[in-house]
Amino acid sequence: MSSFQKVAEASSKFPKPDAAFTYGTAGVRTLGSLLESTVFRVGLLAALRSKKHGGACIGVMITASHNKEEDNGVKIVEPMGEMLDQSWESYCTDLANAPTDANVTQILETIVSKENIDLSLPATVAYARDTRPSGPALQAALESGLAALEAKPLNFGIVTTPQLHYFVRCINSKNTDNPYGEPTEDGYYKKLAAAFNKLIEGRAKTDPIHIDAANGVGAPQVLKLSSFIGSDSLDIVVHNDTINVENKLNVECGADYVKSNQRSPSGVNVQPKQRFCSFDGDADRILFYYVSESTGKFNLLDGDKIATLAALYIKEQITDAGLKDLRVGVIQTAYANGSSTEYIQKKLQLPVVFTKTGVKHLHHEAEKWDIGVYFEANGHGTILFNSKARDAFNSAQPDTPAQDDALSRLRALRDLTNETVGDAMSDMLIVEVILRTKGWSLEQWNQCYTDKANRLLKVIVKDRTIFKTTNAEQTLTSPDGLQSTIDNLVAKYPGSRSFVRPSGTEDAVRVYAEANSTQDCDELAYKVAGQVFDQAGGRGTRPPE
Ligand code: G16
Repeated sequence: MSSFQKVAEASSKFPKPDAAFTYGTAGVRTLGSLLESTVFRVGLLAALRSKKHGGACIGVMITASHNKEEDNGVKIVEPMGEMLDQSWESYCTDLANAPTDANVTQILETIVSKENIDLSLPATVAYARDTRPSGPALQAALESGLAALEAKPLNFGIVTTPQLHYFVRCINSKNTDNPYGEPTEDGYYKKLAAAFNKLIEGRAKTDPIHIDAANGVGAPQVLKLSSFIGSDSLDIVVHNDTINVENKLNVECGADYVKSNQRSPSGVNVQPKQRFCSFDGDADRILFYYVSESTGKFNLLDGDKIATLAALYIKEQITDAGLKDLRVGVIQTAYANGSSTEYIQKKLQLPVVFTKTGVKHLHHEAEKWDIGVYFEANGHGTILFNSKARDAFNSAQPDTPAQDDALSRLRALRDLTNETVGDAMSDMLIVEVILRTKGWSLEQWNQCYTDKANRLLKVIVKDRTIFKTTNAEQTLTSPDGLQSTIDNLVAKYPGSRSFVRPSGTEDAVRVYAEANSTQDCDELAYKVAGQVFDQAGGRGTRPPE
């Protein structure tokens, strides 16, 4: 009899629907109503992953982040809080697509033998979900998967994605030389609040920070964080905080909406001099914005601006601390605004490395540096400090009181950073610290460099899997001929660039364009989008030109 008899029985309660699943940019994402079998099977895979890691705690997050409310998704978190090792993604895809219960157990047996997994080892899986209505049913499916392999379940309830990543790392690092913190919500808030309050000591309090929480889980969580920080230190005003009403999540609000539309979200009235930011649906992204007092123009400070601000601050601190030999690198994707890359390379004199879209790609590249700053333009990112950097912060002998202060700031900065993944709450506080230290308004921060005009569009096509890319996703190799059409269009606009890639989280193809003027940029973006629509089976309304 198969060692997975119990699994086969449990699996029969979660029949696979007539749909195809892929482990994409951030796990499997599609309509929540289609996902029960997949989430059940992810429970099985997470249990095996835990055994593979000798019983270490593995995380599972049920969320579709920035996607529409009826979507949901699931992703696996490694013991130190990183995204699932890419070599296991195909196991997840295979399991999710297995047509029968017998196929599910066969695939499990193949994984066990290929990965040499000792099934007698214990397994622990920590999990959480966002506020989506499909969440409870998916959580129940996950729990059935865990029970079928007798994995110990640790339910963290409704929390942000980065909080779950943080808890997993805390659990696994508890009895090590480098414990990450207390694996509880209060532990998370206490750690961030203490680091923040240390870093702003002696700095004048700023005006309130207004947060558009995308009607998602970030709303209640940031209020809890705020109570730990204290209103003497920071005033937080939360907007778009309706989490118990359907059809509100990410609707005309949140970081993805603001970035794509380059305008304020609904539900807020941004006044000149006010400081605003937007989270996305699971609070792993953040963007800042303000309205100019003189012109009334909306100004967006995206992930690139956050990356440059963080890199500037880190460079200053390590110089002040006398730690100039630490290697600092900045990681970006093709969506990074050309002006930001130029600023980092020429002004900050720091190296930039490009990866494919997806935090999982940026994170691995950032691990190669002593201090790796990674941000996607959409506001998703964090800072990583390796053991050399940590040791230097903890044990370098300062020659002067100024060096001592800089070292203590660097230690606090590390505590303020959620190194496991991009975290809107942690990133918001990092930005706040830097702005206060420099005495900058959002407008002054924005003046570091001027963004090239840019536009991000979505085109819906019959089958986005026909889109294949190379060159860090900046060049299409399929459909045939489309890349040369794009090249010809780009050639007409001086200083421009444009690329097209299939989304790994939504059923859409993304079109990005950048140019010297807004008019050129929009013309180029809509022309490219029109060609994608015409040449690759567009659905719905053709993008206007
Ligand atoms: C996820 C990923 C991000 C990625 C975004 C869009 O964000 O974590 O790294 O930039 O999807 O990816 P794509 O263009 O492939 O759809 P989130 O905030 O939705 O988890």
